[in-house]
Amino acid sequence: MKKRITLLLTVGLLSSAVFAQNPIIRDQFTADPTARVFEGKVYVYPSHDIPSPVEHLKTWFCMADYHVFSSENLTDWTDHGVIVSQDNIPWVNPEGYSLWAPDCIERNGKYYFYFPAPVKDTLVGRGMMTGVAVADKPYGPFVPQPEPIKGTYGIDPCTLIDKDGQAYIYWAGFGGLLGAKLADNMLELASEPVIIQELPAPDKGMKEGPFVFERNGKYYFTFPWVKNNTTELLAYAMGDSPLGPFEMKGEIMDESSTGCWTNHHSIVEYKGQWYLFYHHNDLSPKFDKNRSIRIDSLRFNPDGTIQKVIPTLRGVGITDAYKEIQIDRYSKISSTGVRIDYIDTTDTFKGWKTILNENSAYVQYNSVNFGNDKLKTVKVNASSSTGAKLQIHTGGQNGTLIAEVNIPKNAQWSETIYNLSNVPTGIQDLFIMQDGAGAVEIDWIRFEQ
Ligand code: FUB
Repeated sequence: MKKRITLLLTVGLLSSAVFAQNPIIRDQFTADPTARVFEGKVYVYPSHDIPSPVEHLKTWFCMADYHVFSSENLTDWTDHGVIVSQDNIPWVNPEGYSLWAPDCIERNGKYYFYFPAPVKDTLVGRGMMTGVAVADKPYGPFVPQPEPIKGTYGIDPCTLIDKDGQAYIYWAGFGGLLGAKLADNMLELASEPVIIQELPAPDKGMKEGPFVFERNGKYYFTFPWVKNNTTELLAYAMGDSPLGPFEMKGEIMDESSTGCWTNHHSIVEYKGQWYLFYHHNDLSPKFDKNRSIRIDSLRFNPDGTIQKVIPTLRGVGITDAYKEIQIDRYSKISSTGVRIDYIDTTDTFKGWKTILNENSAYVQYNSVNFGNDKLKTVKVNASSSTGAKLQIHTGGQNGTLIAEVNIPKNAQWSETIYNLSNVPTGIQDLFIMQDGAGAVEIDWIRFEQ
């Protein structure tokens, strides 16, 4: 029975939609996201953190399988289900629970999924090697190769196919971050691995998770780095060829402000915009080995260097006005009188709420699509122990007032509908402000016809 379930999952029959800003997946933990553009969509291949069923990993990373997610608008994500599981990889310890950061690349119509895993009869550490699973579609079914790639002891594989067709693989191994050529069959190394020399030395802090990409003839060697003996920041070097030499350039993202020890990322261009995919422990504030993936926009300077990315909750993508708008994933908030909290601290997967408790406290949520003038009411799911008034504007703080909302005194969540005094069109930045005294908790707002 177990085998049959695995088969169904690997052929991608189980797809479900999940909707979110940051973090982008809200029904399971996800980490180490590698994003790739295949068939006109973004596919994200993350690790799949789970609370450990085995005693020795209760306070460590624990993963038994991989899912893949896809999206055309970076807002609505489809979960294609399990693509590879520790139960169906011939060389992997089926009790290892250590399927760490993966990557996937397309070559000649085949999709090659690279993943680090513990070789049978070992756990983590020296026993991790890189395996490959091959598919005809980005979402599988993936067939794992019988053996790992020889010479790839370590973790966090990442791949690059250069403009001349030569493929490369990079990983974190003994002595530092390594790179090597891949053979044309994508299943074995075609050169001796080399340690990328120009990066900070091992005694200057741990490095892992290399992600290499090319833009305008420059090669970017990016990696998480424990630079300041705290948590991982994201750093990068640049060079003129895939294996270097590289020159250290700086940092892409600072250390976590809340102490999530790892970060792990990928960088991808989609429809003319570059994005940073990374992770944080949004859904598991007390245990940073259960992580959740995020996206923010990334920009380059004219000389090709990368502008630092400030993590946001709003993330990227356009939110349809007729869907539940989770304003707790804000673009901007007032400096006082606003707080974001879990709806239920015992079940973080229920998400967050926005608490306003001061006159003029506000939340701004950017890029909401109203379409063309059909949405004439707003529904607010809120609770208030005092009763409270809200003003809703489009166009930000000094924009157009579109609704004045009287939230009734009601300690329970309740949905109330209000007419709009101005009917917005197109893409607007929403501004929601408390008007007067009292306190109100808002789960979501939605515009309706
Ligand atoms: O997910 C397990 C490990 O944590 C990854 O392989 C590292 O890059 C770090 O994110």
